[in-house]
Amino acid sequence: YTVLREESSRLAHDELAEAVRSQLLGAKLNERSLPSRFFYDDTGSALYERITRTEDYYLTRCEREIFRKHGDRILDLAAGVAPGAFTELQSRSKPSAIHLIELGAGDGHKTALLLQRALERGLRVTYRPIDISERAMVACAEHVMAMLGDPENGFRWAHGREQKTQFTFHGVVGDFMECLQYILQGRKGHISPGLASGAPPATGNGADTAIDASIDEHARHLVMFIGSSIGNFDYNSAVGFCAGVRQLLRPGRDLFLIGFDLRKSHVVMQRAYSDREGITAEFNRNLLTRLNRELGANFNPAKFEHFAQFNVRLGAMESFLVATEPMRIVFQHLDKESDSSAVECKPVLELRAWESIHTEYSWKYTMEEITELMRKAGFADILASFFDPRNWFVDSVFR
Ligand code: AVJ
Repeated sequence: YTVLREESSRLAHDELAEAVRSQLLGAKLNERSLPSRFFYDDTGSALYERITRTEDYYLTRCEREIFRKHGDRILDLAAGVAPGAFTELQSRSKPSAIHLIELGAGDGHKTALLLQRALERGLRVTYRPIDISERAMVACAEHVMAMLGDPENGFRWAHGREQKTQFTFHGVVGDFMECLQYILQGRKGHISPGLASGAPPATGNGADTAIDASIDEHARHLVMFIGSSIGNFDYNSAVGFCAGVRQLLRPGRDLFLIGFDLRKSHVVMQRAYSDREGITAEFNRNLLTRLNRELGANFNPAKFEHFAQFNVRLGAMESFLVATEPMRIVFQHLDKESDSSAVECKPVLELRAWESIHTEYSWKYTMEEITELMRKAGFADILASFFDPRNWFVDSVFR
C-alpha cells in the first residue's frame, strides 16, 4: 500500500490562525466560535475513533448495521451490476473490480466491512481513503491491511507488479476536495517519507508516486462520504460541498454514497454528544490543547465545561466549550496584524466566567431535506437509500 500527502495540506496552520483571529479574537461577546474541522489533529482523530466505540454514540453502530445488512447491494451498485439501474452495463461481462474513494476515512473500520465482503465475493478492490490526519491514515492502512490480510479469512494479496493484486490501498493525506481532485484528475501530490510503507515506490519523489495513485480512467468510482461527516457543514456549505464532489464525478458513471444522521428524539441525540464516558468532552477540549500547541496559547482545558444541546429550531446538535471562570489567554505564536510598533504585543482573549465558545454543529436531517439538499447540489435522483432497522441513519447513493 501507499500513503501520499497532498501538497496543500501544509496550509492548515495558517487556516487555524486565521480562524482564531476572525471567529475567536474578532468576535463579539457570546458569538465566539471555532470551526469543527480543527478537531481532527492526530489526537482529535484518535479521540473521535474512541467516541465511535462508546455506548452512547449510536451513529457508527447504525451505519455498521447498514453495511452489514445492505453491503451486497452497495457493492452491486459500486460494481455496476444492480438490476435496472445500469442498463448500459448489462451487456458487458460481469464486473470484476470495484473502486472506492473515501472522504474522511479515519481508521477505516466501517468501510473495512465492505472491503472484506467485496473480497469474499472475489471482486478486486481498489481503496483510496482520504484523511486530514496523517496518524489516522497510517492506522487506517494498518488496520485495513491486517483485517483483510488475516490468513484465516483466506484473503491474499500480492505487492509484486507481476501478480494480479486483489486489494490495493492508496491513501492520501490532506484536504478532502484537494485530494479528491488529485485522485480523479491526476493532480500532483507527493510522498511524505515517513508515511509511505507497505510496498513503497522505488523513490520518494512525487513524479512516480503520482502514477502509483492515479485511477483507472475507465472504471466506475464510488466516492464515499459516510458517518454523517456532512453533518458538520451548514446548509449552504453542504450544498456547495456536494456540488463540488458532483463536478469531479464522471457523469453517468461514478457514484456518490453519502451518510446522513436522521432526526430523532433529542434524548438520544444529546446523549450521543455528551457520552457518559466523557470521551466527547475530551475531544472537544482537545481543540484548546491544539491551540496551546500550535498557536502558543495558554488555555487550561480543565477549566472548560463541555456542553452539547439539540437546537430544535435549527435541527442541529451544537457543542460548546464554556469557561468556568474568567481567564486571559495570550497567543504567543500569533502577531497582532495591525500593530506596526516595535513593542512586542501578542493578541489577547479575555473570557468572562460562563462565556462560551461554539465548537460544532452536527446537523440532523429528514429524508425530504436530504432530497432537497442533494437536488440543489445537482444530484437529481436518489439511486438507493439504505437504513438501519430503527431508521436512525441513512446511506444514500447518487449518480
Ligand atoms: C465526525 C462529524 C460525524 O458530528 O457526529 C462526534 C463528530 N462530534 N461527537 C459527528 C463528533 C462529537 C461527528 N462527525
